[in-house]
Amino acid sequence: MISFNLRTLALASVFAAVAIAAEVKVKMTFATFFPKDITIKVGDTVKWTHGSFPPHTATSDMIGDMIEFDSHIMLGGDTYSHEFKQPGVYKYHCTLNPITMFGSITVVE
Ligand SMILES: [Cu+2]
Repeated sequence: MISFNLRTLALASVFAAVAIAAEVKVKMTFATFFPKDITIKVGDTVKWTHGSFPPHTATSDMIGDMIEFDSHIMLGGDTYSHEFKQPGVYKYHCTLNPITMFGSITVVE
């Protein structure tokens, strides 16, 4: 984690003197992501925290034949983090509850 943060800061200082990467938290509740839709900046990390039950995943929708991230199954107390390096809108869902449990990460410059 320390080396990751130092690398992020080093890159940020090269490309934008005032940019500091942030960690943005999203909670997994009983049946939702909260907040459901968030906006972050390039280089920020989203950290999902699973509060209790049932099992969930945070899995990005397909972009072509690729996915940006996949937490795999998380249980209460688990966390999962992903750094977003490219701007765009990343829709995602829980593979166990895909119809009702979804959200989006909008990444801006
Ligand atoms: Cu779920």
